[in-house]
Amino acid sequence: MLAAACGLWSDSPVRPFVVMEAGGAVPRASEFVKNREDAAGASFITDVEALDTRAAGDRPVSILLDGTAYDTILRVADTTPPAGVPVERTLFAGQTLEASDFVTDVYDLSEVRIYFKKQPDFWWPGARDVLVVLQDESGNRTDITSRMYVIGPKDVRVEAGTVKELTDPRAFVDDPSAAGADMPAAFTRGVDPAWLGVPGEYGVGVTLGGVSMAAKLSVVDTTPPRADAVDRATTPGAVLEPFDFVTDVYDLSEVTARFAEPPDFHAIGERGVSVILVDAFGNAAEIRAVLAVRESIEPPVIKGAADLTAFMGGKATYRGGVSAKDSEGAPLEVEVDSEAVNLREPGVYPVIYSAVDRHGNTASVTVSMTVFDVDAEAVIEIIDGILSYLIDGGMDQREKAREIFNWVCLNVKYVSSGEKDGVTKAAYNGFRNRQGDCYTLYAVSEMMLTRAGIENMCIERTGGRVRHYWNLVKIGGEWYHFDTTPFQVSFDTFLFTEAEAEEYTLARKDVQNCYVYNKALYPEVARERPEPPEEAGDDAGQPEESEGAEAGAA
Ligand SMILES: [Ca+2]
Ligand SMILES: [Ca+2]
Repeated sequence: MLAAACGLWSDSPVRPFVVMEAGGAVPRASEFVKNREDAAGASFITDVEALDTRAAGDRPVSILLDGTAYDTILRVADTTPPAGVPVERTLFAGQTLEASDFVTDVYDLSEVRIYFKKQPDFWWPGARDVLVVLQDESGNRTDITSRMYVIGPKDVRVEAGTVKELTDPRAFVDDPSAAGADMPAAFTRGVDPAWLGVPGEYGVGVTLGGVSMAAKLSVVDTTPPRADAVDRATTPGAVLEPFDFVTDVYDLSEVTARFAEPPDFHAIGERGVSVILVDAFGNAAEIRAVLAVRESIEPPVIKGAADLTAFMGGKATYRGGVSAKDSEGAPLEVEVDSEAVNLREPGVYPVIYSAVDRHGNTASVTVSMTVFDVDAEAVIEIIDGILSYLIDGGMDQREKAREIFNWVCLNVKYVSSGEKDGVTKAAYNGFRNRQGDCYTLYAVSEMMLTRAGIENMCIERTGGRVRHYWNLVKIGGEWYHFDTTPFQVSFDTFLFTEAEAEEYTLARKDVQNCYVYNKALYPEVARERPEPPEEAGDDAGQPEESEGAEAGAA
């Protein structure tokens, strides 16, 4: 039966079917005839023009060949896959689109089914390819690769302490195609600047184009702690903690400390100690310090270190009165580090005194060295300040001179040595230090007298064992001696006479040439005290602790 059927078909001069592509040209009737030589006379009985040849399927057709009608089949096949053009789409996270939204100009003769090859993730912000399949009714498929831009919240991560503020809401929006650039953006929960310094996670709310999004701000700490090493000394068996070897520990999170290896706190000697600092996020730093184990850790004591002064271009002395002892009272050598001092440049510089004992314990004291750039204006400013309360316009020259004399005696203490390098400097020193030698006292007096409008001059001892300076002052047309250096005298050294000077010089055999001077260089000094005579009483203000026995020593 089957064979017969086959035989029947094989006996037919007409093909059982002819295939055409849907939408294509309909084959000629001759194409249905098996034998080419016989084909020329074939024609369609069926009105093929009326057939639907756009959709796939078998269409019965009849062929007329040599006067005989044959039934056969026009098989409309669709082997052409659909065509389509990808469309890129932007959407907000959580919104969804159909596969057909990602393709346009879809063409096929048959119905086309459009579906995702793989369901896209509409939740995760970012740009990604979207694979869309176009499938026609015959199962022909075309893969279309499109692209999707999902706008969504963007989590922001900052290193703690590195950002001062985050004020742009767009910083928290992942907008891969920048489609939201023209949309209004705002915070619904903005960034508190305080968060930026404290490691942690913070919720941030933003809106873009009216769409609300919840983002996360992560303030992280990837920075290891910072600290300075502290070298420590201890006695045998006295154990120190890891934190004892560090100072100024800085981190934004909590820091723990441990020894890399437990130090030996027993054996006398010095050794390195390694402290590991770890912050709350596991960032670690190693700090190396030195541990000294000593019999005694009492530091030496440095005494007498005080702030220093010098004049620009002058000399500086550092060691006067500075001493050091160890904890048992034995004297130690004092090291002076004055390297920072520049005597050619006015300023304030550190000077470090240090001492080390036999155990290696050290002590140091830092004082300041002030280098003055002194000029006359500076001194005059000081003098004017003093004169403003010392004298008034109602006083005569003698009264003014008296006030100045008293002020110097009371306020500038006599000491036996001092610089003699210029009146201005000496006076400045006198005002500033409130002490000085005879030259200082003379200089302070001279500048005050001059500023008060009282004529005066410097007078200097000749031929003495030590030098001495004092003032000559002109009052009421006469010159008088004026000496603020405290001699142990029984007479007032304010406006004293040449007679008194001579008499006193004779009396003070211990002070060679006390008031002897080169008379050729000076005006004649009065031999009588000025009128009106000094009032009785001792208001000259001579300091009681006068060191007059050695007065005039330079
Ligand atoms: Ca097709
Ligand atoms: Ca840290």
